Amino acid sequence: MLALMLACADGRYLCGPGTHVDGDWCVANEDTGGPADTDDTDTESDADSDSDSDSDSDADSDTDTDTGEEPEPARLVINEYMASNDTKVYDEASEYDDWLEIYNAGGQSMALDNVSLTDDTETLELYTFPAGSSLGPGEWTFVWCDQAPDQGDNHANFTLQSAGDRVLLVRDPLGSAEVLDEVEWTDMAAEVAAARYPDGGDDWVITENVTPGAANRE
Ligand SMILES: [Ca+2]
Ligand SMILES: [Ca+2]
Ligand SMILES: [Ca+2]
Ligand SMILES: [Ca+2]
Repeated sequence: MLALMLACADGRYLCGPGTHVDGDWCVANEDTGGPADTDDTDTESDADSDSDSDSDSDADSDTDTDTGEEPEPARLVINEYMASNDTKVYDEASEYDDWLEIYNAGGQSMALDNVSLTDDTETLELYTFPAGSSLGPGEWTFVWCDQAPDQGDNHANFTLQSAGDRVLLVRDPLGSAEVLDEVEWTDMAAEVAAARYPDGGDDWVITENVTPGAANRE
């Protein structure tokens, strides 16, 4: 099977224990502060970078970094999704379910505490990420869209309709409700993912090389 060749290359999947991709176990990301970590407390202080104690005057701002440039802020996007999956990826319950992936295309980490996913504009907080989770720059995470939140923290209470659906990624869903990203589709084929390629970019591909929690492929 072609599928068996795909997952064993270099994937470091940020996913729940027991998750399989094309027949291989996914590998939990243990050392880069992925969304499973619960102690990222620095997300609010990233903006002010003056906490280091060099004695430069305030006049030359930001000259104490290597490049003199502030990293660009976090930018979360819906990066990949599968709306019809009967053979590609299965979860801890051995179920082939819909899923979607989030990617931080920006330069700074972002707390996911108050970030939600939904397919219902009337209920923006349908799925909220686990308390204390965050996503670093260049990192991925993904959520099963299987209407089975009892199966774990990364299981959302909605599914993706291949005939047509719309998903919003929202910050502060019960407050300012800032839409960070939005995807909408109709007539999505089965056993393929829609994926931004390259990651975080504006262009989408339809691909058999599904990569939940890892770099997108054509
Ligand atoms: Ca579906
Ligand atoms: Ca499931
Ligand atoms: Ca739906
Ligand atoms: Ca991916």
